[in-house]
Parts: sequence; C-alpha cells; structure tokens
Amino acid sequence: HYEQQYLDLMRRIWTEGHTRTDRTGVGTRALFGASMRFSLADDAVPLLTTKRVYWKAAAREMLWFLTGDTNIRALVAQGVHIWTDWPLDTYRRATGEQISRDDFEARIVADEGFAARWGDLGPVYGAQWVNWPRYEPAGEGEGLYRRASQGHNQIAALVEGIRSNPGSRRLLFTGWNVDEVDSMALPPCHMTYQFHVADGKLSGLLFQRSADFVLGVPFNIFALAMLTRMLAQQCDLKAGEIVWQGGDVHLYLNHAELVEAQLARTPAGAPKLRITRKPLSMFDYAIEDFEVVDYSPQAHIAAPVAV
Ligand code: UFP
Repeated sequence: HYEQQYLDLMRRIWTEGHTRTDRTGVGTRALFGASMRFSLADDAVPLLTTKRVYWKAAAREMLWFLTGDTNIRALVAQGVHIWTDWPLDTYRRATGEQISRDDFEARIVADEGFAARWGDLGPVYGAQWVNWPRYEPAGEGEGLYRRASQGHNQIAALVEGIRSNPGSRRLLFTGWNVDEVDSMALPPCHMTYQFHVADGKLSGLLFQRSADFVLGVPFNIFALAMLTRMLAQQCDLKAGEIVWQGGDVHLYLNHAELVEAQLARTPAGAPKLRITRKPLSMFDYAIEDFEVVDYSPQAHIAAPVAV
C-alpha cells in the first residue's frame, strides 16, 4: 500500500531520530533528509487512510495561494483554521488580550479593518508564487529602481514553460525569497517545486525544508498531488508521480501518543482525486472542481500544533 512509506518513515523518525530542541520549545525527534514517492496514475491520490485528512482544507489553501492572497481572512471565512495560530499569537502578545481562537476568527471575518491589521501573514507563499517582487528603472527623482506594480508570476511562467519546453530542467518555482523571509509569519516549509515531463506524463517534486510529519506532511503531499494534477490538466499531459523530499523531518514530542496510535493502524483503500472540469487557467479553479472518491479512512487523530 502506498501509505506504508509514510508509516515506515514515521516509525524510523520515532525510533532513530535525534532528539532536538526546536524553535517552538516543544522538542522533536528528527531525521535529516528523507524521501517518498507516490503514483498519480488513474487519479490515484496519496491521502492517508490510517487517519482522516481534511483534504478540502489543503485544497482551499492551495487555491488561496494561487490568488496571491496572504491574509487569513479568506481562509477563515471558508472554515480553514490552519493559519490562525500565528496571527492569533501575534495579537495576544501585542495586546495582552487573552482572546479565544474562535473569537479572534469571528472578528477577522466580521471586521475587514481588523483583518487588515491583524490577519496578514506577510509575503508568504502566494505573494511569492504569483507576485515575486520585480524591479524596474524608476522615473525622475525616484532613485534608480522602483518596485513594479506586477511582480513575477512564477505559476503562469511554469505553465508556459511546461507547454513550450517540456524537456526543460528548469521547470520550477520557489517561495524562498531571501529578501523577504524575515517578514513572513512562517518562512516557507514547502519551499521549492520542480516538474518533469517524460512519456507524456507530468511529475512533480517538492523540497520541504522542515516537515511536521503528523500535521504538515499529510497536507503537503495532498497539495503536491493536487497541484501536479492541475498543471497536467492545463498542459494536456497525464499525471505521472510525485516525489516528496524532506530536509528536517520531525515528530513533535507531544505527538507521542498519536504516533503510537497511528502506527498501530493498517492502511487500506485507494482513494481517487477527480477534477470535474477543465478551467481556463491555473487561476480559475474552484473548490467545487475537486472531488475525492473511494476515501474511507480511519478516525481523525487530533494533535496540537506547535507555533
Ligand atoms: N510545517 C509543515 N508544513 C507546512 C507548514 C509548516 O510541516 O506546510 F507551513 C511545520 C514544520 C515545522 C513548522 O514543524 O511547521 C515550521 O517551523 P520552522 O520554521 O521552525 O521550521
């Protein structure tokens, strides 16, 4: 079963990983450098079956990245909570107000000004993917260069690249903008994506510098599969494989019980991801265009997020 790779790697991190103190103070066991690969043939999608993965949250997040938006408001309004903890933490520290997460989210949705002030994550993924800062010669009295109103759209360039030069070894995009990482709520984890065309099939590879194996990776793998499928569709190719590569691949120490629980389960089933329409471009997909079938996972396992 495709999921065995995930479970084997999880066990290996848990038994062989080095115990490390990390930025969050929670502590992890970590391996450095790991890889998994999954077939996308016949709409196969590597969703975990040993626990429920809320793939729609990952799908909504992916569509949100593609809009270039970096404010959590649009996500929260759709019931996606994965980015809330960072702005919430900033807000609590800045104001000393012990507001609950639900109340904070309610204010983000209800009050546009509040969202503008507290809901922005800085120039994270979306900003870099579709609007990487570009500079152009400035006018009189403005210095030598000014920031162009439209930056580089790496996704549009990627589609163009796959279509016009499928043999290229430069089909990639990255969120790691050295100049801006310090102003992001979280520097990109899933930071570089590369694509490869062979035999009429498009494969996608992700380099993820830091991987929370319980909470992050199941989403990151799904998102990689979804993105590869979308690109393949737009470029009239079949989907090949996805390759996931992790740098610091870790399990948080406070996930111990969940790790044991999940490792005691046996994967089963072969879910499929269907895209029900061919939108005009990478920027015209909607959540309704995606459907997962044959997915009957075991119960969800909740885990605390390290901020
Ligand atoms: N993380 C993921 N995947 C993501 C994401 C975050 O695994 O898509 F946004 C985890 C990895 C790590 C933490 O546990 O978030 C980021 O912390 P750091 O920047 O210190 O690596």
